[in-house]
Amino acid sequence: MGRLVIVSNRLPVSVEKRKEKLYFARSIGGLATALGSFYKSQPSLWIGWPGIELEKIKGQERDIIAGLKPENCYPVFLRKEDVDDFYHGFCNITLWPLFHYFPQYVVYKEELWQAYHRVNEAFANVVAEAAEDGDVIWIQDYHFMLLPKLIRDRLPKAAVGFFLHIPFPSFEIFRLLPWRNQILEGLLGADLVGFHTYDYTWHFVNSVRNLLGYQVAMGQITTPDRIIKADVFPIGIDYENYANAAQNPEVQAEVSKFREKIGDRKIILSVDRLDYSKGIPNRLEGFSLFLEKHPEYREKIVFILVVGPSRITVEHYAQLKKRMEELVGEINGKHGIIGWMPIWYLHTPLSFHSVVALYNMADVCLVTPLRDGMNLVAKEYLSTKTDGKGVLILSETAGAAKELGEAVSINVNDVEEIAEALAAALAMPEEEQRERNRAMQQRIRLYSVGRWADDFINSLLNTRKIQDELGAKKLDAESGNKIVSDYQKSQRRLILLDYDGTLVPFASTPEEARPDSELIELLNKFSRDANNRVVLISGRNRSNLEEWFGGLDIALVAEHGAWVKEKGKDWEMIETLTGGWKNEVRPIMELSMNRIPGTFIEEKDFSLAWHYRQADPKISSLRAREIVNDLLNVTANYNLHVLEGSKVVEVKDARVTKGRAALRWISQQTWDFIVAIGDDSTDEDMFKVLPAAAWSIKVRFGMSVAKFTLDSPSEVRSLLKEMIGKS
Ligand code: GDG
Repeated sequence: MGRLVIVSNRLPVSVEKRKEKLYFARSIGGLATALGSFYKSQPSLWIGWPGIELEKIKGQERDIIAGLKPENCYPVFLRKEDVDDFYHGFCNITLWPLFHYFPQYVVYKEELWQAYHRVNEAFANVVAEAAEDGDVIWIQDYHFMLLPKLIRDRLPKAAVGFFLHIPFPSFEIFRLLPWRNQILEGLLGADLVGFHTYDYTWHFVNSVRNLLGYQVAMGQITTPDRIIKADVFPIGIDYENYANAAQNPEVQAEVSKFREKIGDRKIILSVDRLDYSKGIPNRLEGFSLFLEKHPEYREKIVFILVVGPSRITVEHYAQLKKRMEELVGEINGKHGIIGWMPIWYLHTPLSFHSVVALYNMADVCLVTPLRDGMNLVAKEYLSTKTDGKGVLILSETAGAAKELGEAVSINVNDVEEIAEALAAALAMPEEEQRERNRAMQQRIRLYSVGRWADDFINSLLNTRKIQDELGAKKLDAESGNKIVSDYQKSQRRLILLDYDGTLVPFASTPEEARPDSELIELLNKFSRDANNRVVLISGRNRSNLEEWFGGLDIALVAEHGAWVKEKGKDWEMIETLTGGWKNEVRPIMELSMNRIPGTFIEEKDFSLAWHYRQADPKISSLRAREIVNDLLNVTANYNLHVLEGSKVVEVKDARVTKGRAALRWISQQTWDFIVAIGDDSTDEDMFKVLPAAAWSIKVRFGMSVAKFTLDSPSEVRSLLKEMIGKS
């Protein structure tokens, strides 16, 4: 691997300008601190905004580039208008509320979307210029969801990873976004897309399936030309840094200072940036109720509420600040007495040492987001608790709740529960505190931020390997020649061919995909050679195959293997089958057929298929996902298979497969040449039963057990012509 190129909204170094002079300062907190040591441990480059608008530093760009160089940082300059419409705009008033389940706060504005696009383009240009062959590009967060594709367009061979630090919402929320498809297509430019939890990953792949119709299996998304992986990487923290900081003299000085003010009162602590997703009012209401229900704690506790200033120009943040301050005032007014205020409210950024000192002293840490991608405060708090004491109260809607199962879990909308959790936490025996924390600390220590980054990059490189292996499968000239010469040299040949999508391209209706005279002649040529056994293995019904190929001297398989017809003999059923289940399946398909114009049902002896090739692609592909779910429910009690083909959903008896049909011929005698060619998932069953020496070819790109791929039916025909031409 070459260098690691990290792309994030802010650089780890910020530029400030005072009296015409430039100053370079380390950005505190956030991703910069988290990834700091990882990116320094290897050759790397960090691309991002230096935190100052272009208008303010016009003419000094070169100085900034030079000043950032020793830190391996490279700036993308943004004008004030871009910062406003991109960062304060589309990022923070469109994407942020939507992805945190606040659809009522979302602003949908075309000009903000344009700015998002513009800034993503600007970043793509800088990345394309700075990146070199072999570099690994790792894009961070919701600011850059278009960037993976924009980079892929410019650097088709680059290894590109994307990590989302905030939740990916459920499909029903995500679909509200007018630019939803562009966002998904943008993300799919990456090779690996990472999330904090399994739920977010599932929401993402579900949206990809529903909106773009791509096949998804085990977190692998197959687009027409690539495979992309979506996976879970819960971010960690630098555990040792927090654990060791507790012994730091500066931290200890802070502890003594605070202790002097607080005395021996117990401390409840919360630390967040001001944000409506953090559930601050709910937390305050829970605390107020706790004081009412547990007067015994009056004067014996303090609640230190640290709220970092943030996004105050946005209307909803200003409203939240007002509401929060009213609540603090009300609670202190109602429960406080001279010499004791229950809430100590700090609306100012604190130093790292002060934050660690507070974590270290706090008996209870109250983390109550309504939604949070992960929440690092919960992990940081536990890491400073080297004596094992302290209780974490954690909302179940924080990503961290998936890993920190031993915390006191709350539903943040249940004010009573918050109040009771506080009482339980303050009364929790020390032994229980230690026991709960031990398990969580071990996990946080093991899965540190360095490990998180390592895992992500390794998984990205691994995905590239899988893609390379698939790419290598394309039948090249050398293998093409080998297949032709193998064919020529052999005497007992079995040729297994699928029809639709393999020998002919798809047409609007199944009837239109008739074989042309060239194909009939080609098949005739093969069948005239007494050394060949040609079997056409199709999903089509008997009469169709009979009408088109009945006159040829080849074997036919209809309905994916339900019916077989040997050369010159009658059709026979491969197994005793019944179609009684159709009465339950048909109404579900009829419902879709009646609702969506252009779709129709094809009834075969032992299967039913709903075709939607001619229907509105957006509506019908959405309905196709729904119908599959409905059908899976109904078919659970039968031995049935629900197949998703190309613009068709089909239900058939699970005992019927092309593999079973193919075995009938494979086991008939010893063959010295076998080739099987097919294009969809039903053909995979055929590929799976082939002997090791057989040739197998999948038409079109996609995951397959076949040894090779060809791009189209016309490539298949060219190969067949070459084989027959030389024999
Ligand atoms: C995203 C996701 C996800 C806070 N106040 C002060 C201060 N902090 C530090 C904390 C902690 C960080 O800020 C906040 O952590 P979050 O987890 O809330 O992270 P965000 O940066 O808001 O955002 C989030 C995260 O990315 C990582 O993937 O967990 O869900 O929204 O480190 O300690 N630090 C100092 N003074 C303060 O006053 N020094």
